[in-house]
Amino acid sequence: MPSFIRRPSWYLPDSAATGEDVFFNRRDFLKAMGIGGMMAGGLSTPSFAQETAATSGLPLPEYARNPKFAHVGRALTEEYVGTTFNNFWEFAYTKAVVNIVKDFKLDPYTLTIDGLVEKPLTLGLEDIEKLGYEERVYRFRCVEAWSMTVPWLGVPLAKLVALAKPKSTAKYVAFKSFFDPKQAPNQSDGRYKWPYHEGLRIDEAMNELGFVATGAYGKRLLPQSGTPLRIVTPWKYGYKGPKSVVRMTFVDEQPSTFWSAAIPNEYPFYSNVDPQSPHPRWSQAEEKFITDKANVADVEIVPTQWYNGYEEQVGHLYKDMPRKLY
Ligand SMILES: Nc1nc2c(c(=O)[nH]1)N[C@H]1C(S)=C(S)[C@@H](COP(=O)(O)O)O[C@H]1N2
Ligand SMILES: [Mo]
Repeated sequence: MPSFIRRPSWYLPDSAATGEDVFFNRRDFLKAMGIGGMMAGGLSTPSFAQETAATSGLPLPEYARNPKFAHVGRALTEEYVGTTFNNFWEFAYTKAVVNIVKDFKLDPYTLTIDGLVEKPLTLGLEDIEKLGYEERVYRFRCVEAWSMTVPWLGVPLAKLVALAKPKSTAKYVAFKSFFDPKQAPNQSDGRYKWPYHEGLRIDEAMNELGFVATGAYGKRLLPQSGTPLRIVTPWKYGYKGPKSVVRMTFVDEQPSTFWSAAIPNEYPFYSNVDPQSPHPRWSQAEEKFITDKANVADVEIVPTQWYNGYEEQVGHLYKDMPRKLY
């Protein structure tokens, strides 16, 4: 079967500029999704299939859903939505990434772990996955005020940190995404400080929620989802989870992050989901929860939850910090 992408009818047009810096109100949002009068005819869910050579056929390890992270009290987002409505700015400054990114691969792939560690490491995917592969269903909240529910596959980040053996002087971990302007056209345009980079405090990285995803929806990560490995921190806005990560460096000072470097007053280092701390240009009190955009009834406006619903797991990490840093 040839590899092709069928654009669902709600697909955002390229003209619908939507970066982290543009907020759409409910009417525009529904319009951008192609939801409105035209849906009245009752479109069925498009059957979405995408083939990828991004990880050279490495078989998926066996896994089970971790019962502790099996339910989040709301529906899963349909796979075709999670894999066609994406932010991957190395490839496109809009959500319409999937066609541009379809041949992207990091193969052979290695993750370098260095900095303040006992011994620097270079790991392949198999080395990481054998630390314990599992499925976790997490809420996902983008700072643009939309959300999804995603079944990730991967390894707890705490296990990778333990393997790295950080020295006691290490206070943060910095993540770097790939840099390859030949594959990623926007990395040549000088607009941002590529490669994409992020960071966490060590105790955040060791929290039980931190996750290293190499798959989602029962298969390896597709190119648009950050092949072959991304970081997932569900209590933070989505941009705190870098895609296609190739380096993890332990450091003693708070590292620079991609969005803080671009617009410091809008994207602070911590960026924990907080309904009461508005983005300077829009409210975070509510979010558009996306399940299946082919179905009007499934785009719901729901209240945003403190720490995206994960206060129990992570609240203690921030109890002595002023709220505006969240
Ligand atoms: N390397 C890289 N990682 C990234 C981004 C990006 O543009 N480049 N976008 C971030 C943002 S803003 C979000 S919301 C999520 C989007 O993940 P998704 O496309 O799988 O929903 O990836 C994050 N990680
Ligand atoms: Mo985002």
